[in-house]
Formats: sequence, structure tokens, C-alpha cells
Amino acid sequence: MNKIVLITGATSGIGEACAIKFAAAGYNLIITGRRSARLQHLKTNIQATHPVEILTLPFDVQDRKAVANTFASLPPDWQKIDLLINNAGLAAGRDSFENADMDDWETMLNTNVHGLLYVSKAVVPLMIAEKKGHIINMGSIAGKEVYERGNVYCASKFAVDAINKAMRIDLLKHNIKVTGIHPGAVETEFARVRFKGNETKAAATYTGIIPLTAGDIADTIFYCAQLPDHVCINDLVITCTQQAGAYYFNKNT
Ligand code: NDP
Ligand code: 8X3
Repeated sequence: MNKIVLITGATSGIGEACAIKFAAAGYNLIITGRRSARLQHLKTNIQATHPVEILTLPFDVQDRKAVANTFASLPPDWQKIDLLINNAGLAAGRDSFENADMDDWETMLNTNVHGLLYVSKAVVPLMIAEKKGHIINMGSIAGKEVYERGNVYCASKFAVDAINKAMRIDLLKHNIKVTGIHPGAVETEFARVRFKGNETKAAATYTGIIPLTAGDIADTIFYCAQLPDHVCINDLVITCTQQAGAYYFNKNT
């Protein structure tokens, strides 16, 4: 029987690349995100080349009731989730503390922290019932080092780092692996979202470097997921070769 992977935030970037990678390896997919047309499009594209089952679940991870209702009515055939990739997330704005927008702060905390918790709380009982599972949490280099004007985005990813460690400890007795992935700059829709559609600012994020691609992160996640049952990568920081930490870049001039 095919394994099942649940990927949050599969409508673009890292989540979409993970969907393609895991489908190519024969996993059945549960793909989620708010943009249901994109989920449907991804499902059609993947199934054109890979004979896997795909369930699309459009919901906003910030909406606790929507998350709970979605998983309460999960079809029985989809309840044996082998792998949860908690990937949905975003940065909103890049402003100094005194100028930052409180709505942006709430959006980041509600999505990156609360959303991850809501989905995990819904899925963990299903893994406990199976006496096994693997949860991969998408952190960031921003969850390892605070940088200027990163304030609450960094705080949200520091929280993910702490939750990742806490889950690994508490779920140990249930034979559930927990892995944190912490990328540096990855070229996706992330910067466009952060700078609210300002293409100039978004492009500047990657000027002078060859950034990581969503595929690089999907390959890394897949590596962690396919290790033997007795092996668990706890925590993994990954940057492009021209980046060393949140602050240090070797940019082409
Ligand atoms: P993208 O913007 O390309 O993808 C973000 C995904 O998250 C989309 O599928 C989006 O779906 C989903 N998402 C955002 N908000 C919500 C929400 N409220 N409810 C449900 N889904 C949501 O960015 P990335 O692929 O780069 O980002 C994926 C993860 O990787 C994030 O957690 C990000 O913080 C992290 N990361 C990214 C890095 C980078 O440099 N790109 C580096 C380090 C970490 P939709 O809009 O359809 O809801
Ligand atoms: C995204 C990486 O450094 O742009 O999490 O915050 S960074």
C-alpha cells in the first residue's frame, strides 16, 4: 500500500515541490492551502504523470474550527498518515519594530505558529493510533538567528524551533519522529508575499546569489523521510553556498 503524506501549503514553493517529489516516489498525497484552484491544478498535473491518489483539502490554517472540521471528516482511507509536512507559512512585511504593522504580526503568528499547532493536534492522534509517524516542521534560519527588521517573523520561527523540540520529546513514547528543517534564502513566492507584491523588493532578496530552490528543499525533506525507521534527523539547517547564517552573504558584485 502506498504511504500517505500530508503537505500543508502545497499551492506554491516548497510545498508544491514536495508534492511533486513524493508523488514521483509513489506516495499518495493530501495537499492543502487556501487557493483551491491551485490545489486542483496541481492534482491534475501530478496525476497526468504519476499514478497516485491525491486528496485536496482547501482551508486556512489560521482557522482553528476549519482545521478541526476538516480532519474530523477525513475519509477513512486517508487517515493512516505516515508523514505530515507542516510547511504552510509566510513572512508579512520587513519593518523595524516601531513601524511594523500589528496585523502583519498577528498573521505571522496565527499562520506559522497557531496553524502548525492546529494541524498537528488534528493529525497526531491518527499517528498515535498507528503507533508510528513522522512530522517535519518547516522552520527557518530566521528561527535560529534574529536579524534586523525580522522581529516577529523570527519570533514565529523560533517558536517553531521550540515546538519542534517539544514535540520530539513528548511524542517519543508514541514512536513518532519529529524533524525540523531550517532553510536560508529559497526562491519561491515567499519574498513576493513578504513585500506584498512589490516585485523590486522581492527580487532584491536574491540579487547576487544563487539561492536555494524549492526543489532543493523538497529533496532534503525527502531524504529525511526515506531514512530507515530507526533513524531520525532532528534538526537540519540548509543554506545556499553563498549564505552563511542569517546575516552573511557572499554576493556577486
Ligand atoms: P510560498 O509563498 O511559495 O508558499 C507558502 C505556502 O504556504 C503556500 O502554499 C500558501 O498557500 C501557504 N499558506 C500561507 N498562509 C496560509 C494559510 N493561512 N493557510 C493555509 N496555507 C497557507 O513560500 P515558501 O514555499 O518559501 O514557504 C513555505 C515555508 O517555508 C514557510 O513556512 C516559510 O516560512 C518557510 N521558509 C521559506 C524560506 C524562503 O526563503 N522561501 C526560507 C525558510 C523557511 P495559500 O496562499 O494557497 O494558502
Ligand atoms: C525565510 C528566510 O532569512 O528570509 O525564512 O527570513 S529569511
